[in-house]
Amino acid sequence: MRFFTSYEIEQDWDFMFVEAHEVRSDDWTTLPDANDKTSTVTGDSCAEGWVEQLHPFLAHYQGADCSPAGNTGSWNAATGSSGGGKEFVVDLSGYAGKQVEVSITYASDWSTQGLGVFLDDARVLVDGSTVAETSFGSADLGGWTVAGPPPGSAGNANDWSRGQQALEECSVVVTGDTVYLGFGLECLPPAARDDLVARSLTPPHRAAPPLMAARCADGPQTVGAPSVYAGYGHRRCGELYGCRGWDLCCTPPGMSPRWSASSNGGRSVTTRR
Ligand SMILES: [Ca+2]
Repeated sequence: MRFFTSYEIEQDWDFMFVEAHEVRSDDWTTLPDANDKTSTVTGDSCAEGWVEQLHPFLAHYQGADCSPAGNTGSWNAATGSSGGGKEFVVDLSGYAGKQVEVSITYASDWSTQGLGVFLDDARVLVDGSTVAETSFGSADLGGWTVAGPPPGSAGNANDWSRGQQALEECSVVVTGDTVYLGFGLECLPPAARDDLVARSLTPPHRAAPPLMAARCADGPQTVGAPSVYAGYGHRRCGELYGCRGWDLCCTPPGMSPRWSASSNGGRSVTTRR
């Protein structure tokens, strides 16, 4: 089985993985990615007790000592950032001749989620020929369903959803190394333009000088050292933190961007297209 994925999730605490079991059997295991995006490291969340406290189903794959072997299967999962869209490949040949149920899963710990996990173009191939596929682009998901959490886990604050748009278009989107502006900077002198881009790329924890301070000061709250953090949650964040009439998120001092992301929850996990 192959599919494309792009993910940005909390390193070593949150994981994306492929689960599989033979239908009518409890022999659940996880399957490694043939392109090496998965590892057997159980990370920090296991050591903090997420199997006992949050996701007892993971005892299928994680030992009480956080070894990557559980009651019925082994642990193979991806974490952190995929660095863009990548193809994920799992070998189902061990289930040849059997009925196998496969799940693409994202598991989060107690707090902090990143941008989330995006999926596209899932295919099952037999001897090189595609026998089933979906781009998740239509209401017919090709047999895939949003199954909800496994037994023992609490309800999901957010879940897979089919989306036609990965991110809401806005005036400015900032990533770790890019600034996308939906409006031109032609009106700015070159020095002011360079200054805007440079400040946009400065992470909040570096105590960036106030950017757009005058605009932020127009809002109902005083924002001491606003910094750019756009890309998701920005509109609502702007409303909350005083950038009234302005699309950028002004992160208050001491508040991490990730707080903004998780506070705007529902968008953290999305099925693309
Ligand atoms: Ca987390």
